Amino acid sequence: MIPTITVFEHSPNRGKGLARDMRVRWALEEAGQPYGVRLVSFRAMKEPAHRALHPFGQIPTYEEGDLVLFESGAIVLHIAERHAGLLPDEASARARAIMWMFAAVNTVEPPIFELQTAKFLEGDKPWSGQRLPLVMDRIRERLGQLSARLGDADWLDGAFSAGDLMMVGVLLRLKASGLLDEHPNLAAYVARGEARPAFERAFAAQLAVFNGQPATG
Ligand code: GTB
Repeated sequence: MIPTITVFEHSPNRGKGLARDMRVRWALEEAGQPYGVRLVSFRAMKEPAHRALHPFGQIPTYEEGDLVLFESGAIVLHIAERHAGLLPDEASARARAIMWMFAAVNTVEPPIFELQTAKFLEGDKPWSGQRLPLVMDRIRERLGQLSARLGDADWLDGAFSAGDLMMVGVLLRLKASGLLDEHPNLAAYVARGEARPAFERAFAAQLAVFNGQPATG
């Protein structure tokens, strides 16, 4: 059965691959699973029909027959569990790959998300100038820890896994900030992820939506 995902009709990041459907697209491409795309406007996202799929009125969602999922991490895990190549077969290695997925969204992403909030939603507040450096420091702390763990390895735990997919997906949002370049091994890690053919196909597909081309995956 071909799953359908929802994505921004008008992506605020102008096709730069920063919205969270990119992780799902990338996982589907790694899995070799064709998928359909439904474009959703900001208004439609808040209406009952979409809220029935996603209680928080966001993208991405994933529909596969009777199954409806939201949360990009849960969707990627679902895909990874049903296709070869994104999770190791050996039980302990598999558990560690899933651990890295959680680390990406639960430990590394929160301060990165805070940076977007501080810049774009709170940038005009009188206290913004004091808050921004604090947020940057929290990101630096996490990047330093992650960089130390990655060392000179290609991926976080042996072969590329859904853990790397989620971590690279999270770190991508830092590219414009320059913070990644403070850790050449992390910048190279993200570049390795972006160089994967499945990433390239996913990126092209989301860019095609921004450019008004057919939204197929
Ligand atoms: N935890 C959820 C998940 O991982 O799926 C979070 C989903 C989420 O935040 N979705 C965002 C959304 O639907 C899109 S990705 N926002 C609309 C809303 O909440 O009303 C977040 C995002 C938005 C914009 C940019 N950008 O412009 O660069 C990047 C990422």
